Amino acid sequence: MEKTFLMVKPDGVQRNLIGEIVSRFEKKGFQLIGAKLMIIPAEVAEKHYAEHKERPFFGELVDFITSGPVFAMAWQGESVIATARQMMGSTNPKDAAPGTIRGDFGVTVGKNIIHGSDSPESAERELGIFFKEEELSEYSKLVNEWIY
Ligand code: RTP
Ligand code: MG
Repeated sequence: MEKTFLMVKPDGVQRNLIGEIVSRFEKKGFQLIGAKLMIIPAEVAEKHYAEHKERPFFGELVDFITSGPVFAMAWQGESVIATARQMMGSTNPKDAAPGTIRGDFGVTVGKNIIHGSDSPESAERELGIFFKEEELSEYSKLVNEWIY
């Protein structure tokens, strides 16, 4: 089953949106297989956002993502990577459709509530940055028989 890395960013944690966000993915039918509240060390943030190293906003991005606790999550399900991105909405909340997380709760691109892996390669890379193998739980859920 496909896995992805999702993270409630510091603004989402401060705004008490952890429960709302977890609830959306649970209700959709995805399965939470790992989670932790943590303050990201700067060198981990730089590694996570390495693809944006040359962008003018890189410094701000790292400062923001390390500015307070994030809620890091591993989720599992069929096509969970692409579907989670749809549920998050466009990067800039001003373009994000109502009904998406960024469309419903965000206002500006710098504080857009949630991160989600954008491809199978980044999902594997980011899960590896944030979770040890033993922190991810393989377990069966009866409800999955009504989803698949
Ligand atoms: P994320 O990686 O956080 O899930 O967001 P994303 O894939 O939708 O967007 P990405 O292009 O990877 O950008 C990463 C984060 O950088 C911030 N950003 N700021 N100031 C700007 O113009 C700007 N552009 C992007 C956003 O917070 C975005 O989520
Ligand atoms: Mg991205």
